[in-house]
Amino acid sequence: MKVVVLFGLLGAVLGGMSLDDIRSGFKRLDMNNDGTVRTNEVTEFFNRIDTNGDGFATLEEFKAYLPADVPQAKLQGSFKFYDKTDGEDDNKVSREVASKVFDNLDLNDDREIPFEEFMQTYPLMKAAIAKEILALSA
Ligand SMILES: [Ca+2]
Ligand SMILES: [Ca+2]
Ligand SMILES: [Ca+2]
Repeated sequence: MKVVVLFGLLGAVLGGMSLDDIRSGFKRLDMNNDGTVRTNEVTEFFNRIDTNGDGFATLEEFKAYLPADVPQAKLQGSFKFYDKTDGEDDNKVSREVASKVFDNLDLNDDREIPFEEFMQTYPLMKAAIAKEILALSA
């Protein structure tokens, strides 16, 4: 329910993503490729971005992680979403974001995210990110 509360409206406004987009998002997080995303995998994802290991992902680290051809607005908008998700809009994404993102994607709170669940929650999170990107593109 919490995801619906957080992202439901945006999801309704911005609509669907392609199944391929959802699949590639899932693959990025399901690091051991067993069809279920678990908390340690989302934490590992964060750690890959936090290259200096100080517990915060900065815009520079985020930028270095993403492909070089990602448009500036998309880069900054995505970063802004995660930056706010840690509770403080301070240009740093703290490690707690990993568990917040996981909670948002784990609709039934059983600490596991199979693809069927991801398919329902990921587009809503992406819609919230898209809103940040739009705000910067305007
Ligand atoms: Ca897995
Ligand atoms: Ca922050
Ligand atoms: Ca679940």
